[in-house]
Amino acid sequence: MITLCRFGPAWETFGCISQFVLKVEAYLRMAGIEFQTRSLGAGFAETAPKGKLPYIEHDGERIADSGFIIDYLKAHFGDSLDGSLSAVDRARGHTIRRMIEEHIWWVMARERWSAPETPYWNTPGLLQGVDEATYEGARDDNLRKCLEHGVGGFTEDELDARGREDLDALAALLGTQAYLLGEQATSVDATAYAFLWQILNAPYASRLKDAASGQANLAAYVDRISDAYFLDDPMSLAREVASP
Ligand SMILES: N[C@@H](CCC(=O)N[C@@H](CS)C(=O)NCC(=O)O)C(=O)O
Repeated sequence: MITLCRFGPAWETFGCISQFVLKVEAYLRMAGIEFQTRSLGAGFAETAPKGKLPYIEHDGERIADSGFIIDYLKAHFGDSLDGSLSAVDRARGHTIRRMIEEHIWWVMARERWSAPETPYWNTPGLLQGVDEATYEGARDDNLRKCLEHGVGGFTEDELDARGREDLDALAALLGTQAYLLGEQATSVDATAYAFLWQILNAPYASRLKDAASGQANLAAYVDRISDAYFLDDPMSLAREVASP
């Protein structure tokens, strides 16, 4: 049995606030691989092999990084989602995934850490119970990382424009198809779904959310995947196991 290690449920409807955790969960659900979850909360770094979440446990091994996890799952359970993709579709999926994970992620990070609603303040399983100085330290650290990346120096309008460009590109690539590479779900849909679901369900005012909500095909895509794969135990509460 695969154990998906995550921060834990938060913000009322999120199984985890990490887009990468939801990506792996979406992949497991789409590929029909059984799994359980373990919520590690703020202590995650004690066991996370690469200092980040998600990681999975399987057959006594720990595998970290959502990309390496999916490679591992394909090697052990077969590649039912991507196995018959052409080289060009594989490249298309790779390019879309990188844009989402290496650019949209940063736009989201900047929004989340600077939102006036302070969504990360008192987040269950993460910053709940910390004092104000600890919260401010975490916020400053993350906003510094955004500055180092580049998105931290953007004006609000520049940030909005950068997010919109990516969402427009995704909407154009999806068009009228059911999934990003055609009529069947592939692994790039696990990434796109995870990020778009979290953008559309953000519990704070977000210009990225406004932009995504304005793209009817992206909103319908998220609903389609939620209905196909997440109706049962959407936050994976019934799958949760305690730490050993
Ligand atoms: N490349 C990694 C990225 C994982 C990642 O950035 N995880 C974030 C949460 S979304 C994390 O663990 N952050 C905690 C930290 O950096 O301290 C993957 O694909 O799994």
